[in-house]
Amino acid sequence: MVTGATSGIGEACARQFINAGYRVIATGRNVTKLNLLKEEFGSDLLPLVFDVRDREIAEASVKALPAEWSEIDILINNAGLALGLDPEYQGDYTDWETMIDTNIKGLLTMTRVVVPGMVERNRGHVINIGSVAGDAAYANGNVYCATKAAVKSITDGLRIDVAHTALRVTLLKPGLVETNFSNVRFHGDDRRADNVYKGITPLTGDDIANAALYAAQAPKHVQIAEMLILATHQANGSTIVRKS
Ligand code: NDP
Ligand code: 8X3
Repeated sequence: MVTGATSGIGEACARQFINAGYRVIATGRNVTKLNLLKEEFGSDLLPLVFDVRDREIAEASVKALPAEWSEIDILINNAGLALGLDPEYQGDYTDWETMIDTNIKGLLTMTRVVVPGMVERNRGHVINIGSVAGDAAYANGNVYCATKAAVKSITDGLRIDVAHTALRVTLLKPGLVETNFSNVRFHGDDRRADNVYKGITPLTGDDIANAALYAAQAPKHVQIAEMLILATHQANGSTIVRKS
């Protein structure tokens, strides 16, 4: 199951996992995009429409999965977003709430809904998409960085809490990945979004999907706990050397 499979890293994960022989439950809000993916992948993909912030519908959707899709082996908690890049003392309350509700509470909901079945079967893998932004705050990143720091703690906590089982828990922490991320962050200001990737070759969704697949396909006794994946010329969340 991949959350936020309608764009960027999530879509790349859905594609790569299907190409590697998995069947994928692709979740998201964009019905048109989910239908296109369904047309492309047929019986290898099950589209599931819900917003990860809607706990009741998320739970009901997973509970209502047809029997042949109900035993989820891998959960990729990817749905997430940044909104705004402003000093903390000038931030937008609604943007803050949306990031917290999606990146932290949505990820927790999906974990709470899917992981009990994994524990019962003693089989499963949770791959959370964190960020380099969770390692240290960068200028004006404040609340987004905090949500990704929370994802790191939540992932570490889950790894501890399932250590008595055969489940594996992985945190992927990408750096600059060119997706729809910055267009969303800047509320549709595409010119500003393009500038984020100027003068550097950014990562792609496929680069992160490769890492997810590597973690999933590692031998069962190998738990890839964490991967920090940066673009070359990026040293951390705030040090990026660009060619002019
Ligand atoms: P995209 O904007 O391309 O994709 C985000 C996906 O998340 C979309 O499918 C979006 O769906 C979905 N989503 C957002 N909110 C919700 C919601 N409430 N319910 C269900 N789905 C939702 O960005 P990325 O692919 O880059 O982002 C994916 C993840 O990677 C995020 O968690 C992001 O924080 C993280 N990340 C991104 C980095 C980057 O540089 N791009 C770097 C590090 C981490 P919809 O189209 O409906 O909004
Ligand atoms: C996305 C990467 O550096 O834009 O999490 O925050 S960054």
